[in-house]
Amino acid sequence: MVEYKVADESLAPQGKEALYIAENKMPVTSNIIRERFKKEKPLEGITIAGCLHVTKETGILARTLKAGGAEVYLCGSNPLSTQDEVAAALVEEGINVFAWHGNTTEEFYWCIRQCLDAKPNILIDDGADMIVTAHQEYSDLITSGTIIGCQEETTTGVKRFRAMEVKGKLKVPLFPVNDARCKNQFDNELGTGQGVISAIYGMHILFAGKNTVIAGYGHCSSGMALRARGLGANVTVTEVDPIKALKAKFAGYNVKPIKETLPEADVILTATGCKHVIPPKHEIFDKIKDGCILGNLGHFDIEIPTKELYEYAQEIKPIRKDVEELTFPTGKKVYLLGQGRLANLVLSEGHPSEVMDMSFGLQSLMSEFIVKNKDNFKAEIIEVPEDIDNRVGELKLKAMGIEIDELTEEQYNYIHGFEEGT
Ligand code: RBV
Repeated sequence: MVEYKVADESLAPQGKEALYIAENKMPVTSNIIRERFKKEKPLEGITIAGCLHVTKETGILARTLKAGGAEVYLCGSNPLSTQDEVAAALVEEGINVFAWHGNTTEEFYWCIRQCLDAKPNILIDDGADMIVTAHQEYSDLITSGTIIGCQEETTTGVKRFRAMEVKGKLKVPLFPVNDARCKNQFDNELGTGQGVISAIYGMHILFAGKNTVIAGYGHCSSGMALRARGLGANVTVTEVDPIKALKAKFAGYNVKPIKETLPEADVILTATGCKHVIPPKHEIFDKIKDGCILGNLGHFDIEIPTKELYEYAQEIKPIRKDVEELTFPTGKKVYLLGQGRLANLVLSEGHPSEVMDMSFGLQSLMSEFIVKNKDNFKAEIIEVPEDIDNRVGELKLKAMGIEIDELTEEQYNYIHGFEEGT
């Protein structure tokens, strides 16, 4: 029997429509891998719990894992990213879903616990909240060997697990799927990059001519800077890493400390993975330009100091869907997108299906890999095997009808040799 708690089961027909659209744009996950999974059933007898944004793309992943024989549980990885219609449609298809848009922190963790109560063998996390909860509250699942492997979808989650490993606290084999090339070079750069449009959706502004600050110049934020510039914005990048700062400078952006950007910035968008990118001090808030739009595209809502901004504001007024106008004691107003939660999911529909196809193609193949090799892992971070990363790339090219060259034997020997020189 399907277990679930969703917002409204009657939304299922709209969810089916959304899933239909995603199916056609995700040929690797929805067709090539799924058809093989249907025949070979590599996940038979395995329970998989995903703490992921419950979107149409995640729905495609859930369908493929189920086609492979898995019992699938889903909960949301952010309180504001669940697409309620998709959640309802998935329940109808026999996926166990505990997710609804706008759940409280308490409800968020309740949903995670419902998934862990199902005694999953594989956890697919996005941000590390489910796997950390498993360590804290469900250690029996780890010590008994019920959990055979874990997968992490995003940079922030991988960062948390690397910190756990350093402190000797990581007790499961952890596959940082985010770090595979087929994931971060597409989903992060192109998906989050295109997410700058959520700032346009927010207030329906013209980017051309706007002073736009992009905080960070990693995979996600460099993509955002590129897209903002493409829309005609005057882009300034802020960084703490000297090499990334140089890359941004030589890519033609202004580079400055965040505090210096505040008096001029029309739009500030963060994706650094770090907290308090704008320092949470009243004198710094007072430097922000009147009318500035503040948005975050990083995983957690701590990059823009949301809590402190709310406390400082004399008035908080919802003015459009997912946009609040905050009036400071000085009379200045700023516009906060999606309560500081990842605007690319909250104000938009998440990263487009075309790039999620590779991320979720990897997640599918990694689940199969974990089942096949479960006896060989230790509790540590284990990189995604290069051949799986390459295979997803090859499948994507194949699905797009693109052919590429193959190394001849002579070329193979040349690039793997040292003998030939001047
Ligand atoms: N992300 N998922 C979607 N459409 O389902 N969009 C973005 C979707 C993931 C993405 O892989 C990123 O690493 C993570 O969300 C940030 O939480």
